[in-house]
Amino acid sequence: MSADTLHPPPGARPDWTIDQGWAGYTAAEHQLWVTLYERQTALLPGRACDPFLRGLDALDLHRAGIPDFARINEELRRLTGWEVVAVPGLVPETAFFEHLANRRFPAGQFIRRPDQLDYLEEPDIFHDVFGHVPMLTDPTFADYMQAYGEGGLRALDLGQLHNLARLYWYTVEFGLLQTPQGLRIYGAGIVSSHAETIFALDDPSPNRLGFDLARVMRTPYRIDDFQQVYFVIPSLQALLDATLADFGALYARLEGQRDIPIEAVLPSDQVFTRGTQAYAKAAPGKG
Ligand code: HBI
Ligand code: FE
Repeated sequence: MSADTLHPPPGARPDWTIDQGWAGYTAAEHQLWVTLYERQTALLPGRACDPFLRGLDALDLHRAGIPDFARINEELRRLTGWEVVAVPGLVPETAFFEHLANRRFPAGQFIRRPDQLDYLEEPDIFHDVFGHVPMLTDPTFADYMQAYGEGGLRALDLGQLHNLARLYWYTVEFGLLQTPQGLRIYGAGIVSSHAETIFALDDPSPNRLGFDLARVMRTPYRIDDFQQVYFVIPSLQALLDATLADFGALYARLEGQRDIPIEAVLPSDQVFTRGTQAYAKAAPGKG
C-alpha cells in the first residue's frame, strides 16, 4: 500500500467504510450482477461446498441484482453476528484486520465493468459479496474469519504479515475442502471466478495438497493467475483449530526456513493431485 493510503479517501469514514448507496446502482450494474450470479450458480452445484451453497440460499443473494447490504445484514447478523460493510476498495491491513476482528466484512462497493467479466485486479462487490459472504453464514467459518482478523492484528505488531497473507490466500481465497463426495470449493477467489472454479477442481495442472499451517506459510502464491497449488482442509473445524496454534512459536520456527518453491511437492505432503504444472509452464511470467 502506498503511503497515501494511510488516510481514507474523501467521503470515507476513519475506518474506511462508506455508505453502500444501494439506490444509486444503475440498471446496467444490477444486470451485470445478475449475469455474473447466474453464470456462477449454474456451475457451482457439485463444485462449491455445502456451507457455501446454504449461505447463498440463506442470504437470498437473489438473481434480481446487487444485494442491499442493509437487507442481507439482518439475516447475516442473526446467523453468525457478521455484517457486510461497504468500502471503496482495498483498505490498509490494519483497518482490514480490525473489521474482521469485529465481525465486519469489508466489501468493495463498486461492480466491475462488463469487459472485466472474467478478471479484475481489485476485489469488487461480486468477488466480495458473492465470493466471501455466503461462507460467513457458517458458524465455524465465521469464527475462523474473526480469529484470522485478531491474528492479523497481532501479526502486524510482530512484522509477520507475509505469513498471514499466505494463510488467507490459501484458505479464505483459494481453499478446497475434502468431503465424502470429493473435493469442494470454499475459497472466495475460486468460487467467484468461472474459469478457476473449473480449473481448481478438474485441471490436471495444479498440485492439490493437504493443508498444513507451516507448509502454507512457506509457500508463495500467484496474484494474477490460476494457482499452481491448492491446499485441502479435512473440515472447517480443522481450519478453525489451526488458528488455536501458538503463532509466535510458529513464526519463530519459520524465521530460519526458506520458501518452498510454488510447484514443489514435498515427501511430507499429503498428495491429492500431483499436478503436471502444464498451465503454468504454458503461461509463464503472468505475475
Ligand atoms: N482490503 N477491502 C479489502 N479486502 C481484502 O481482501 C484485503 C484488504 N486489505 C488487505 C488485504 N486484503 C490483505 O493484505 C490481507 O488479506 C492480508
Ligand atoms: Fe477476496
